[in-house]
Amino acid sequence: MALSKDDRRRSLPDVQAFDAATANVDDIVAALIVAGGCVLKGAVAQDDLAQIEKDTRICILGDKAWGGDFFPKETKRVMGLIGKSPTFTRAIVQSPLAVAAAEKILTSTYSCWVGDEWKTFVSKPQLNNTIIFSIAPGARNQELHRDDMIHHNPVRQRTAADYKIGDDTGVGYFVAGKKATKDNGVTRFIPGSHLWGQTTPPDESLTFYAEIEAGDAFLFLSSCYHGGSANKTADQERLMYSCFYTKGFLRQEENQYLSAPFEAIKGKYDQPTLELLGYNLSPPFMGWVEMKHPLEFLTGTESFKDLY
Ligand SMILES: O=C(O)CCC(=O)C(=O)O
Ligand SMILES: [Fe+2]
Repeated sequence: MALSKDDRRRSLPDVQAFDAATANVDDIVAALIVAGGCVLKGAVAQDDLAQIEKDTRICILGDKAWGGDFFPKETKRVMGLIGKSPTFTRAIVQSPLAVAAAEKILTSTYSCWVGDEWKTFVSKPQLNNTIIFSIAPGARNQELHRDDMIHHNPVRQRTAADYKIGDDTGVGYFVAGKKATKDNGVTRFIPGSHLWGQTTPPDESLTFYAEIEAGDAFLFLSSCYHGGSANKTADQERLMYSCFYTKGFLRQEENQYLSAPFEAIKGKYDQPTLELLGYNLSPPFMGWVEMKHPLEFLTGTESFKDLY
């Protein structure tokens, strides 16, 4: 049975904050299962933030207002960051803690019979999208939403104890490029809302503003209600560097092969990075080219893992 609003208000879980330098991934995953989101302090170095800004400020300035109503007109975005900023890729997309948490939550292990053999296949997560969100003064709240709508995820009403690894289709990793506050539009979310059924609407009165300093991160499950917030300041930019991870066999939200074609990134990234970007197989069989691993197809090297 669906919970009443008052029940939900009373049972809002605490949002935990961890020190990124010392945090243990299992504690982070446990905190996500309870609250749907957590803060990682000191996740990205200040000089990496400065380099990302150098790589992308011109694109922020060049973005045009969104035509529909998903974003306020004051929000500017930059996408395709794999091609635009190797520092973004290394410092954010490849963050060891974010990737480790995504691996715990999104790795899929599947077993089935093939003839008389019980086979087990392991599919690792991949990058889903890369976006910078710059929210200028005057912006309204973005509507609360679940990012797993892209994957048509029918979230079941459940408790944290009932949460099953595999239920979520994505994990979001948002890093503040500048101090992000309730006043300037920090991401707000509803703690515990990843446990609400598909038809339970978001409730603005239950939101938690995940305020973070420049270089801190907010990590959250795609099934959690969240949104960018109103920028009520006169002169502050709310600058967030974000990416999502998704399961290895789902379609990537941002088409990595078209937003940063292989020719443009060739020689810039090592094999684990390329695999995370999507140049990988999800066993069994998903993602081959000419029945080959994509990197074997692209490089002619034969040392990649089998399709099956
Ligand atoms: O800007 C933010 O804080 C959140 C943006 C967001 O959730 C989205 O565009 O899906
Ligand atoms: Fe979102």
